[in-house]
Amino acid sequence: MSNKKKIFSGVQPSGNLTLGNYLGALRNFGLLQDDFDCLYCVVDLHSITVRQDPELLRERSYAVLALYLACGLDPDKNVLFLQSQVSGHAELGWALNCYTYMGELNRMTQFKDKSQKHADNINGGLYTYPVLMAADILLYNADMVPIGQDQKQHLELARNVAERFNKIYGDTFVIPEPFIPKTGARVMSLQDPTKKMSKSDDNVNNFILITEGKDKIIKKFKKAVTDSGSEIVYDEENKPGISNLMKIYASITSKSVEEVQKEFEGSRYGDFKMAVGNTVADTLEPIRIRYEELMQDKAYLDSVFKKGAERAKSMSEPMIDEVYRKIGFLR
Ligand code: AQP
Repeated sequence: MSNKKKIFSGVQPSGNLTLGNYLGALRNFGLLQDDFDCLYCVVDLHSITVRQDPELLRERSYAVLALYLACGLDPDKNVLFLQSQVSGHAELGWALNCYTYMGELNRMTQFKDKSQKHADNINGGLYTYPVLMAADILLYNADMVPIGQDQKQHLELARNVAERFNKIYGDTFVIPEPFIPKTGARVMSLQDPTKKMSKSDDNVNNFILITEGKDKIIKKFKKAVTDSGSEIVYDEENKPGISNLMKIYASITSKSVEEVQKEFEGSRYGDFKMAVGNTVADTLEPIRIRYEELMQDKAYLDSVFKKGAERAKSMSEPMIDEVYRKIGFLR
C-alpha cells in the first residue's frame, strides 16, 4: 500500500446482487481503484444476522467475489477478501460494542426494517450490525467509504464511535467520509418504488439481478409499475415509478435526469421502459458473461481470497495491537 487515501467497502453475500448494489456500490468501486488504495470485502459475518443456508452462503461468497472481478476490480491493485478470514473484524467489533450506546443503535432504521421483516429472528447481531461495520472501516483507517444512501446512517455511527474512542484514548482512528454517487445512490423496487431494491426481497419482480439475462431484464422492466398520467417527467412524490426508472437510466448512461427528460419528451411509457430495459441489459451482459466464467474456477477465486486475506491481515494487525494496548489488554 502507498500513501494514497484509503477506501473500504463491502457487500453481503446475502443473495444475488441487484442493479441497486451495482449502481450504488460495485460500479463506483472500479472507478476508484486507480486513485486510491482500496479494500473491498465480502462481508459474510454481516450476512448471518439473517439466517443463511451454509452451502448457499459459501456459493454466494464466491459469487460476490466473482462479481467484483467481473465489474473490473483488479485483484493486484485492490485488496479483495472475505471478512471471516480476517479475525481483526470480529475482534475490533467486540471492542467497539463497548463504546457504542444502545440509544445510538435504537435509532438505526435498517434494524427496524429488518426486525419487521424477520420477526422470528431478531437477534443481537442484527442489532449490533452497525458496530461491526464501524470496525470493518476503522480497522484499516479508511478515509472514504463508497456506499448507497441506505448505509449513510451506519457510517455516521462509525464516525461517532471513532470520535468517542479518539477522545478517550487519543488519536487512534481516521474519521471516515461517505462517498455516495449522485445518481444510483438509491435504486428503488420495480413493483413498489417507495421501498429500496433489495437482494433479499421475496418478490423477484422487485429487483433486477446483475447476472440476469436480457429477456428477463426486459420483461421485468415492462412489468415495472408506472404512475397515472403518460408523460416522462421527474416527480419523485407524484410519479415515484417513472422517476425511479429515469434515475436508473440516468445513472447507467451517466446523464442527468434533466437530459433524460428531454430525450424522452413525447415518448410513451412503454417505449421508455423498453429503452431502460435494453440499456440496462446491454450494460450488464459482459459482466454476466465474465461472472459465469469466473464461477467455473473456484480454485482461482480461492487464491484471490487467500492473497487478499494475507494482505488485509498484515494491514489490520497493527490496529488491533494499538487498540488492545490502549484499552489496557496485556500484549
Ligand atoms: N437499492 C439500492 N440502491 C443503491 N445502493 C444500494 N445498495 C444496496 N441496495 C441499494 C448498496 O450496495 C452495497 C452493498 O449492500 P449490502 O450487501 O451490504 O447490504 P444492503 O445495503 O442491505 O443491500 P441489500 O441488497 O438490501 O441486501 P439485503 O437484502 O441482504 O439487506 C451498499 O453500499 C449499499 O448501500
